[in-house]
Amino acid sequence: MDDCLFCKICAGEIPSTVLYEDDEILAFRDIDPQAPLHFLVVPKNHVQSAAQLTMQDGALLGKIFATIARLCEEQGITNGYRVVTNVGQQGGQSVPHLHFHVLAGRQLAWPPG
Ligand code: DGP
Repeated sequence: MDDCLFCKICAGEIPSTVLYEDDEILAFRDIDPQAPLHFLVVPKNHVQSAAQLTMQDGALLGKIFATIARLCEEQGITNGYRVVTNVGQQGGQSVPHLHFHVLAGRQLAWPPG
């Protein structure tokens, strides 16, 4: 999508610190980290949010979660992590391109704010 920030990051038009990339997904560090490790995983194809996912996205989601587990292991995370996807305005979504936050490296509180 032309004016989508994360589409531009996926296309390399806006720089990011990439942790993993393949033809379908990109993992990159969040610009405003909320934990010692905070990265985002996005599908390269534009999907607005998790509310738009369908049964056909099952394999993509499996890849995303397997990649998250592998990246956390590579980053030395042995004590757990959190995966969050915000949906819509009240869900706290500020960038309308599906992304999974991965937070780790400190004790995370529950419930979130
Ligand atoms: P959300 O509020 O759930 O839509 O999360 C959007 C996240 O995207 C937020 O944690 C900050 C991050 N972010 C926004 N702009 C940029 C950017 O230009 N580069 C990177 N790496 N992250 C960004």
